[in-house]
Amino acid sequence: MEYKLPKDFLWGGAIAACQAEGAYDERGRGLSVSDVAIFSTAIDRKNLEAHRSMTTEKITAAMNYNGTDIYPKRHGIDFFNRYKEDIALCAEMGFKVFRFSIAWSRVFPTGEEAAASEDSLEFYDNVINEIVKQGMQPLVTISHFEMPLALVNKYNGWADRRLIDYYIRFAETLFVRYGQKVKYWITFNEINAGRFSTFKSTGVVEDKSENFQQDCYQAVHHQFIAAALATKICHTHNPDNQVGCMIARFTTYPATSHPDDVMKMHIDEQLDNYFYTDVMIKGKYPRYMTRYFQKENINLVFADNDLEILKNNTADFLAFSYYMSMVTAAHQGGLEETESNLKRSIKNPFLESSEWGWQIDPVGLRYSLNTFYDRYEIPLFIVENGLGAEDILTEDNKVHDTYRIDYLSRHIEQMLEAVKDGVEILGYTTWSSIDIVSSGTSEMSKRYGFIYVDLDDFGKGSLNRYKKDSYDWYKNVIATNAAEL
Ligand code: P53
Repeated sequence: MEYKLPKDFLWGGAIAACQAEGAYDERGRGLSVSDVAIFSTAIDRKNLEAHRSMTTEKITAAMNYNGTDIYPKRHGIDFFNRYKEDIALCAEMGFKVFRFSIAWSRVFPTGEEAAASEDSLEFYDNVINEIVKQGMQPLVTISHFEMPLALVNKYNGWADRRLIDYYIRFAETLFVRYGQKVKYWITFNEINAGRFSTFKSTGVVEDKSENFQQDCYQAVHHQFIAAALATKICHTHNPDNQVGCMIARFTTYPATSHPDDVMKMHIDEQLDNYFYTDVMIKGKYPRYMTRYFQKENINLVFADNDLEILKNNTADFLAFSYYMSMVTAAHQGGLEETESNLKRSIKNPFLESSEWGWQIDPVGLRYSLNTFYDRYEIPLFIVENGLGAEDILTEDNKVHDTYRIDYLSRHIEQMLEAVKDGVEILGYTTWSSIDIVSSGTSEMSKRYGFIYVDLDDFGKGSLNRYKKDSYDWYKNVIATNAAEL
């Protein structure tokens, strides 16, 4: 017997509200952490270090700035007004699933309101109805780097335990309203992102913390509890619903076969990846973290029944993003490095990199799927995979993105290998379905979509949508259930 890709495999694409919607101040929406992410030619676009850190000063400056030009996530690609057209374009590709997120600060502008904004809920009614009407399943990320900025300013984000209540208020509002139409949910986008880019993930600001590292881990602990409680509540509203956890998969290799490098790889894998999935899927803190917390002098505060909450409410599936692999070494001196979004990595001589230094590694996807499945034996969902590149729109409005087709087909090929290996995979959503503002650098010119959006880094352009070559290619992949790649 051979394991095969199921007929009802969930092919699709993904976006996030904070990178797509725009309309940041329309109909009472509150500011979110993504609205203060600057794009400036003064910042080296490809050096993520410059984009990562957030200070009270930068937040204040952003709050005093009313425009959208240097804060591109404020304008996004105007999905807020064009969602019908965008969803239709995705449906035309044959998408079975459409992944998107719901802007927390649209529903609860400061996070603390007693009641949700009915107006905003109606907007998401429309989005979800449109997705369903066009024959797709909605896959909702509850929190995708877009928490209300007011919660940052008042509480230093997730460092404060009260954030759990505010998140639950938000999440339960969504389950009540959409729980019969949305089957698949993700509690937090890349919950491990906080390890490298704390602000967008947890809202913790370094200069507001007495002990930053402690606050970062405490924040993640609060997110774990929030995710577990949300999972429980979602099931009470609809037992058929599936609630997943999600991480960015930082697949890591040792620089050499030196045992010290292999051990370093093992520890990196634990700290960057498995800590998060172990807590959310095994339902308990892994023992290796005890040593780490001790070494780092981190003392987490647990409430009385926290451990019980984690134990009783584990994730139904494991979702992850996969873009690249990394290399680590016990002694890094003298080794050439490359940028890789959140985490710098040693250069892998066997791999090519994207224009942004992300090391392209299709086999790493098969390896990641296998290692995950070996460890947890629950269904996996690849919810992001794609290539950020500078596309060129030709005079006849075409984009010949053969490099993207190449990237995606090689990854899908390896995913199919993993299926044959026996790994259970629910679906595959590319990042992104349509060009949107980059999360890491707030650029528009780092494009991932099958659909080109005519907009530049400073928000200039017609916003017209054009199908790229990859559009027809992916349509055929879905139509043939990847028999043709
Ligand atoms: P941009 C870390 C590693 C890989 C992907 O990123 C990551 C992260 C955390 O930022 O983020 C995801 O736009 C994220 C998306 C994002 C996408 O990767 O910086 O979930 O919001 O757009 C690509 O090139």
